[in-house]
Amino acid sequence: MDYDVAIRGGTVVTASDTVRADVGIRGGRIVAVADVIDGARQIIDASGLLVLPGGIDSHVHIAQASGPGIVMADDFASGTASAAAGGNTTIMPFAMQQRGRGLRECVEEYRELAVGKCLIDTSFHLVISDPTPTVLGQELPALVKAGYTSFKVFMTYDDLVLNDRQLLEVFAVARREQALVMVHCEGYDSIKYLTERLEAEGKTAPYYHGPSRPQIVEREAAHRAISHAELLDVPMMIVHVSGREAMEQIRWAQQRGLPVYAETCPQYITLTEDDMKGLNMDMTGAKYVCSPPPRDKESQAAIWEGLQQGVFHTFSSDHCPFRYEATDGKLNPRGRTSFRWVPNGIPGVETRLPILFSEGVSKGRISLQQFVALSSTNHAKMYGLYPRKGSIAPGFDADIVLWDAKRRETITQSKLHHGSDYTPWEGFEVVGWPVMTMAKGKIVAENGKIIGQPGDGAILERGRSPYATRNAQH
Ligand code: DUC
Ligand code: ZN
Ligand code: ZN
Repeated sequence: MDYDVAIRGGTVVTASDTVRADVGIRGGRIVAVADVIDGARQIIDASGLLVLPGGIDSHVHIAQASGPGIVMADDFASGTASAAAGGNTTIMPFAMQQRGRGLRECVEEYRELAVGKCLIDTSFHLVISDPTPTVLGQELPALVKAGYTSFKVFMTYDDLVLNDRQLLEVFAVARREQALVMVHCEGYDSIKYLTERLEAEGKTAPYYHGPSRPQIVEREAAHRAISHAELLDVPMMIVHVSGREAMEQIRWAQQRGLPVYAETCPQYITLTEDDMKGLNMDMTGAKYVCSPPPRDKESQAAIWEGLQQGVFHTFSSDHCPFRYEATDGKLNPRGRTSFRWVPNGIPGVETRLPILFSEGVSKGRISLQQFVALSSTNHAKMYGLYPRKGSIAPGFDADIVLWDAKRRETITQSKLHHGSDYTPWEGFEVVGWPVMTMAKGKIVAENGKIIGQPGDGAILERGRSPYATRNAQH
């Protein structure tokens, strides 16, 4: 027996090709892609199915401290199970520095929550919220060298916002250490001003989350971040872009040759601000509250434009799961009623791939190659996991999803495995569904059933992102 597993009869799709081929796996890695593969202990029949690189979701939040009285709905076991059921084989959550604390201690504490719990491979970004001289001069450089090669900074939120001076200092460290800096672009002062004004007018329903942070606020912050990055000559990734305004800033930067990269998410191609109205402006609108907020149909069209034209490199879920009907969730946030207190985030790690495939490939908006690039390959390349993850070729981890391109499904909470008690896509119909997820040669999920065990997934260190180097070839 030459192989542990042979996947036979399927159509292998990568970011560059679609070919009819079998895949041979040994020791958790792909060792052959060929017309016919014989001699395996386990044969998996993939006829009629697409054989895709497992999804890599480079933007999720799991078991993250979310402030007093608020608890995230997924721990690493449920979050990775949900990811696996949705066709993913790697996720990248954020190890967040809490203000007033050292970065290293926060990372160690967070890592402990994940060890032995993950069903699929997991690798952490950092969040820098308190860029003290010790953090910037010692802790961050040491952590980058240890394999935490990307970090996020925020331009809003009381407990996370960095001012312009701090952003510049952090960007300078990213440049020096060749780490990739990810930026949450929404302007703090404008949001605070608008929020207070709306509340004074009695406009406190979840719907007003949208008007409290309109596109202009995101566009201004995107432009400011781009300017800072240009000033210091450092590459940058702008995460969770929601609409035309910010997208056009990014395209403008890219057309000027700046190394500005961008991510978008399922909520920005499928939801609108009207979803936050709920039933007659009630609290059910809180189920859709995330930041930046979903916009309008025209913004959705702009995001598709960006996806088609390559303005966006990655399509992530920004899975940030809270419960709705719970004292620690969205319905009654901290016992208060204003939208200001509703935890920002929606669950989506399990539905990201079906939504992109259905709205993108099945509806003819993007090619299979674009789908694979946006959902897997570009994430691996962007964050230093390539050529171990993100494609189907000899030498890559055997991280594979078998995909039924014809299967019709209706997304509904009872089919999902996340810790939230709802999905924002309840009743949403898709064409295309993951039928089997294999991580490092082992089946972890099949037809909605979780087969993997906590501990099957490793915590990965990463190499430097080739995108973090100015003028790098990638
Ligand atoms: N930013 C995120 O990346 N996720 C959830 C909320 C937020 O502000
Ligand atoms: Zn963010
Ligand atoms: Zn996020």
